[in-house]
Amino acid sequence: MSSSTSQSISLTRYLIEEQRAGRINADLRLLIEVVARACKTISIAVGKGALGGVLGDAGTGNIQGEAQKKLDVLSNEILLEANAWGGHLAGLASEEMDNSHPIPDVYPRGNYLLLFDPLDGSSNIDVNISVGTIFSVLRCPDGVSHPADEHFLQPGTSQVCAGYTTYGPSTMLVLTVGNGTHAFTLDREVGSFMLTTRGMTIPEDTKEFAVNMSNQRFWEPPMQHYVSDLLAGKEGSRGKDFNMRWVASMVADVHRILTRGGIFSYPLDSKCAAKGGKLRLMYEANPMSFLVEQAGGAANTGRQRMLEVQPNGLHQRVPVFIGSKNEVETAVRYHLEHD
Ligand code: AHM
Ligand code: MG
Repeated sequence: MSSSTSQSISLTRYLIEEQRAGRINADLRLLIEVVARACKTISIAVGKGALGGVLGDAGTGNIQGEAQKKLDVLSNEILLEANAWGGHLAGLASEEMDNSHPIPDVYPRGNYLLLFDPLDGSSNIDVNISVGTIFSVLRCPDGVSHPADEHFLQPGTSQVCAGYTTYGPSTMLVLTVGNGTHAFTLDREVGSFMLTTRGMTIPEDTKEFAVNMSNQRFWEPPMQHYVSDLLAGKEGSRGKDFNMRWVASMVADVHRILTRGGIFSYPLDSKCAAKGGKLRLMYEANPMSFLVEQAGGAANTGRQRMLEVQPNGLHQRVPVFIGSKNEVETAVRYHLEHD
């Protein structure tokens, strides 16, 4: 636990204090509470594993042509059901659904748009390695009561809240409403998320990188050059040895970086170039970039600050460089010098 830990502050109390300070309103507080409650339900399903009959393929595919796991589908349903009736949302969009989903007419509508990747790191579900839920909150444009896909296409700088839950040895919720990035740990006995780190801070420098090295031969020249300099260690131009970690769950890799620094990268490669990258801007890159920037880190596509990318599609993909500020800037320099 960090020195700033306070064991007695629950997520509910934290949110009420943010509301009293005028940083969030009652609707956003309710929205975050509802998402957190849904994540507790997902956490229980993930924790049951084979005993809950939730492992394995669902036998369906999503809009991106990816095979869905049972837990992908279940987590999506849990988040949809939890958020439909509260009156805080105008619409939802999910990595697992073709189009955005307006709030049904039988329920009152609010002013927020919620986007989520219900279960990130799907390839790790069946092997008992950490997975997570990532979410992002935008304002519904003024005068729009029935939002369509186009109303979600706002740059990351417009996010009012972002967070993820990691289902690992402990379940943690990491959250920002634009006033720092804070970590809450689920107290399983009490059933509440408790504030365990206030103001996560990413060291500006690092000696650790995260990338899927099996894609090396498909990368662009600046990425090849950057990573070969990392691997050259003390003897190379960087003058220090780097360690490597790759969980293949973005939530787990970014959580490690928020905790102790590092750089996470899923760059453009010739396999995913036609799609623009592997990771999704709206459900993965933008919320993680908001969280990382709020913790003093940086996030970039290699050529542009992530949060300033103007989205052109709900399921748009982007190259990602995210983490310790100076290291992200170094990786970007390799790209800009090459172009
Ligand atoms: P998913 O949302 O379908 O699970 O895919 C995203 C995941 C990220 O969590 C992770 O960083 C990446 O895909 C891993 O990709 P790879 O299997 O190519 O290493
Ligand atoms: Mg994902």
